[in-house]
Amino acid sequence: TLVAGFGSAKCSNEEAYLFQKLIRQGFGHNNVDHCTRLCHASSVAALLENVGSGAVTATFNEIEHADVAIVIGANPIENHPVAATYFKQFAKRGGKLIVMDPRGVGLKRYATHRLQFRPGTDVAMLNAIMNVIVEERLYDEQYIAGFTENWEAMKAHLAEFTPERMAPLCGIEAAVLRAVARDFATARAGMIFWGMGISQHIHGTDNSRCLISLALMTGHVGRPGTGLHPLRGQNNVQGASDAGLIPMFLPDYQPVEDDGVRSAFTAVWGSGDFSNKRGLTVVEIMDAIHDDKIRGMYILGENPAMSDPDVEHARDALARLEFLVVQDIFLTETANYADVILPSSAWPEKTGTVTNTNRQVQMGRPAVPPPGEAREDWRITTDLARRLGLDWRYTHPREVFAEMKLNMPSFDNITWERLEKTAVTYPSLSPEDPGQPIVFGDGFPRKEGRARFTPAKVTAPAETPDADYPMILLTGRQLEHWHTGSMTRRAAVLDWAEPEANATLNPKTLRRLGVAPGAMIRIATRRGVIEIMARADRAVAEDMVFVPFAYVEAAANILTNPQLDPFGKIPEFKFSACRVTPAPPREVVAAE
Ligand SMILES: Nc1nc2c(c(=O)[nH]1)N[C@H]1C(S)=C(S)[C@@H](COP(=O)(O)OP(=O)(O)OC[C@H]3O[C@@H](n4cnc5c(=O)[nH]c(N)nc54)[C@H](O)[C@@H]3O)O[C@H]1N2
Ligand SMILES: Nc1nc2c(c(=O)[nH]1)N[C@H]1C(S)=C(S)[C@@H](COP(=O)(O)OP(=O)(O)OC[C@H]3O[C@@H](n4cnc5c(=O)[nH]c(N)nc54)[C@H](O)[C@@H]3O)O[C@H]1N2
Ligand SMILES: [Mo]
Repeated sequence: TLVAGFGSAKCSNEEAYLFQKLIRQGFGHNNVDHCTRLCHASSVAALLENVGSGAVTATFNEIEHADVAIVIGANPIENHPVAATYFKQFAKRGGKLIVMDPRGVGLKRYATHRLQFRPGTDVAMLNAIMNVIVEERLYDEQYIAGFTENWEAMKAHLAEFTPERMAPLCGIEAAVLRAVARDFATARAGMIFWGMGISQHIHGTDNSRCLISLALMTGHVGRPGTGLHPLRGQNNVQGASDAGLIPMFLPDYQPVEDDGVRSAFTAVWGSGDFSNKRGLTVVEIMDAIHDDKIRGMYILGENPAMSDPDVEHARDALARLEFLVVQDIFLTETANYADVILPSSAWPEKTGTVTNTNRQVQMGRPAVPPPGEAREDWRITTDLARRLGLDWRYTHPREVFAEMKLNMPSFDNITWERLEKTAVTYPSLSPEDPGQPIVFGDGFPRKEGRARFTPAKVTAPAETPDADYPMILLTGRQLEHWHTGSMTRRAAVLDWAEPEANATLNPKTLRRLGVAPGAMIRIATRRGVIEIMARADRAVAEDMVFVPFAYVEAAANILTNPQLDPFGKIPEFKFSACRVTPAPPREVVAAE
């Protein structure tokens, strides 16, 4: 195989479906992936393994019916403002909110328990909490007996993770771990929300396994006000994943290795078989380019020249390609490497459906015409398929949606005509059912309907601080910018509000470095160096620096570690060893 494709979580369900179909039908293999690999891939791996489905078990609105909720490794006030409104309301009416994050995130102000623990120690902390639940017999015996498997092994595994032993590792006192365990386990209804702080580690799948086990042992799944909710990121990352933009799965997470699954699709496509082997993932594709195993790429609505870990390595790969097609709404850093750039239309300029974090399918319609020669993504992909000799004749996204339904049971009872009138949540049990906000009340889509406890061991981050690189680099987001800045740095108001690349450090750290807030620092890791303006923020611990990845002039991903979680294949964006020094003074340019 010589070709690979990155699809987009910013495009519609129909466009995602067509993109994976193009790679599979047109090139005969499964080298198609998208930003979910950098996002919730590890959460999805753990959810599929242990509850049999990768989507949320309850909508975030269900917090209205909860009395306790954990928000871990997420900064919803900046990154999920709509969900954050529900979380704040919940706290205001007396709900117990437990916020766990190595940084003092904004939601902390609303929390009953604030656990500002050591980064990378989630498994230690969560196992200690579960240890208390076992020791104090706070678990839900009836639920465990009725709906789960592997409990005895889990119980035995947890025995050594006492709060006293884990406290020095995670930096949270044993008494606090006990109090959190009691509050969560004894609540009538509890929910767990999580974000990138859980998923973007080499032990991201283990982190998620712990959260799933915690919900299962307390019976906080499948009832009103209970559930597991990995907060999704891109507007359509749920839909793009469901539509099969994944190298191991066809639409609805049906494995590519399964002959019956492949033939169900090729029957609809009217074509021959394609590879029964899993394709390469995002970071693996970049490596394969360096090894000359991939020579051409089609990149739709992604900006890997900014968003991939160890981005100089990724940029070298893009430069090495014999042929690169980039289809985007802007001229991105990735487009700089392209042989062909296909200008496409943005969300308000096109027709299509999307599926949000709540599994809610919604239709979008054009509000404005696309500029210049820009065209809808599905039209461009369809034209490319025809030039490849495929017999594609779509004239409207509704035809694509109808085709998707043939092999996607998640869309049962959901039709284009319904969506034209109203949004529908899947699963929808009848043509009238608006959809189920909570799933798995009567069992799980696994063998014998049981969910599984998978014990997780403590694994250190791939790179730990040492004498050369003594500090910890965390990367993530800030309110004003979206990811790689390709859109928001072109938005006049947002760029005005946050125009300059910035890193946050504890004020004590800045004093120790002799750097005044607003001055420039230099951050180095084993991958590279950036210079960036420093801000003081007590939310960050003294041995940490936080860098958002939106700024091309100080790209955080020049620094990040590409080591992968073995199950989810997600890189460790959330932990690198780094060295921070004052930036050497710039040459004074004689402007006069
Ligand atoms: N404004 C804005 N909103 C966005 C986006 C954007 O770019 N800008 N992107 C969207 C997308 S695609 C996504 S995926 C979401 C992401 O939304 P979030 O998950 O909220 O994203 P992050 O800011 O990357 O990281 C969340 C938190 O993880 C914490 N963290 C770091 N290390 C650890 C650790 O070891 N353990 C734990 N438990 N936590 C840790 C960080 O301190 C940080 O507060 O946001 C979406 N919303
Ligand atoms: N260091 C670090 N790196 C990270 C992360 C982190 O926390 N830290 N988080 C990771 C995560 S969770 C994610 S999701 C990724 C995101 O990584 P990317 O998806 O690469 O980042 P975006 O900037 O959102 O890129 C989306 C692109 O789609 C284009 N676009 C928007 N709408 C349309 C459309 O309708 N059609 C087309 N064709 N294009 C469109 C935009 O112009 C933009 O260039 O980054 C990952 N990288
Ligand atoms: Mo994401």
